Amino acid sequence: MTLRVGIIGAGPSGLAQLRAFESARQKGAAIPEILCFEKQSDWGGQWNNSWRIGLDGHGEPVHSSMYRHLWSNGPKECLEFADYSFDEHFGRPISSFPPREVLFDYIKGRVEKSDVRKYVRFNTVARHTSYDESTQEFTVTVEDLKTGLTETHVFDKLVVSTGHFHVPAVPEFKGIKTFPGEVLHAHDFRGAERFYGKRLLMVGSSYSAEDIGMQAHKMGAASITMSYRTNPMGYHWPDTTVERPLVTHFQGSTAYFSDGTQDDFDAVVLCTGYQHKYPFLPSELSLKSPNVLYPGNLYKGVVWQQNTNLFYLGAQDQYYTFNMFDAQAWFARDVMTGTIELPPIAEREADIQVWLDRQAALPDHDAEADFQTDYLRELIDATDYPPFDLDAVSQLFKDWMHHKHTDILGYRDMIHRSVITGTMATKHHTRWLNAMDDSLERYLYGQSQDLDSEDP
Ligand code: FAD
Ligand code: NA7
Repeated sequence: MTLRVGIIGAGPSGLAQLRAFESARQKGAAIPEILCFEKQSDWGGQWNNSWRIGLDGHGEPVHSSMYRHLWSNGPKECLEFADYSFDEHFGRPISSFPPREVLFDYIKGRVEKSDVRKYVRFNTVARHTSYDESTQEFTVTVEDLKTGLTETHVFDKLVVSTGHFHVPAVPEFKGIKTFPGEVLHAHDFRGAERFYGKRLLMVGSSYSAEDIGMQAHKMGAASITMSYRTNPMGYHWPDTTVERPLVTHFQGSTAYFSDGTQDDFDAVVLCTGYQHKYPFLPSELSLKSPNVLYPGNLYKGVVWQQNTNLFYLGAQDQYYTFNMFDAQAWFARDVMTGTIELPPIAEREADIQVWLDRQAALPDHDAEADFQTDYLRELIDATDYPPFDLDAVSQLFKDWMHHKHTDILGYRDMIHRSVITGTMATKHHTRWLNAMDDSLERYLYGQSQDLDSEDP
């Protein structure tokens, strides 16, 4: 009987899985029966963002945490697909840090070319899963959100690619309930225009705090205070921005910090990260992890230890994104089809432990980039995913982090060279700080918004 593969989620990870099978098919391999469930009406995951907050039109939790004016926060050269370059998609060099819509277009370009849309059931949410040990089959209950009808589907292999940046982690602070201004989590942030002239408190010290804070600066916030729990980010912030240790409590509109200082604020944005949540899985199949580069219990970061018919894609904290999901999907595909033979559980456990030990000893961000690079190397070496110069990509990550430390408002104006095509990116027509239109059309065909531009 043909192998039946179920994929839950058609974001970049789920699409990587579809593409991995399609690539095998093009090389003449027989591929399984594939069915992918996507709760949204289109694919792209986080990149298919929405203006809505809370619940979507079907009453489901809104998935994407992305927002207006979101520009890539890392160089595109670090995420480029090895089998579909930016040059191939856009037909000309573009800048290194494009806005969301441009990257969304790129992701879609590859899968549209591959004709894999036929495998995806849109507007269909996975509700429940069970596994029968005796038949080694998964039974997945899904709901068609348009008709409200539920159906069950049986699979031999199940791929979980639902992402882990959509269920917010929301801490409680004493007195926050009576804070008179706006309080929101980064997941519900849709654009910084409303913070014009406002005094903003951001809680958290990672990507979201940094980016939403600098969006607010760009849109004219009066001041931005970043409150950290463990370490400050330590960038050379603009004059409007300071870092403080953790908020201890609120009284009215005043926030009190653990160093004894206090300040008044108009709004609070909790940039306190996300939870791994898989409500459609039973607890014994559900990954429980903080946001780390190597979650435990997944062999090669992909195969569930106690049930090797279950696969997770994209469950890691991410330096690499699209190309890592590819490497994982190619690996998962080859395990599913038996091309890669898994070692016994004890050997897999030992392998996981080596990675966990190494993760625990990572001294800094440069070492983290090298760690994830080595992880990708292992996956790519095991499959026929097109190899590329991973050391060069790791160096790009380090250059990028260095640029951020030198110029947090200007790092997106830097350009990098593709390791896939050798093409040097072009400088964008508008500096990030001046770019007030993040549309694909403006990006590709518009004029500069820099006041000192020579554009007519
Ligand atoms: P997702 O993109 O989250 O896709 C998961 C999909 O699963 C969604 O389409 C969702 O609708 C679907 N789904 C979920 N539950 C169900 C269910 N029960 N049934 C059916 N379908 C379901 N990465 C970068 O490379 N560059 C960036 O600049 C960048 N910026 C980011 C900014 C923000 C605010 C966030 C949150 C993330 C950012 N990322 C960035 C990382 C981003 O998560 C990855 O690029 C990528 O989107 C992860 O892909 P994924 O497919 O694993 O998950
Ligand atoms: P991250 O990268 O998981 O970071 C979460 C941040 O929130 C981190 O600085 C945490 O501090 C902080 N945090 C978590 N819980 C608390 C509490 N209770 N109090 C104070 N601070 C807390 O999430 P992001 O949203 O920044 O980024 C996720 C993705 O979105 C990423 O891939 C980006 O590309 C966009 P810690 O350092 O652990 O003390």
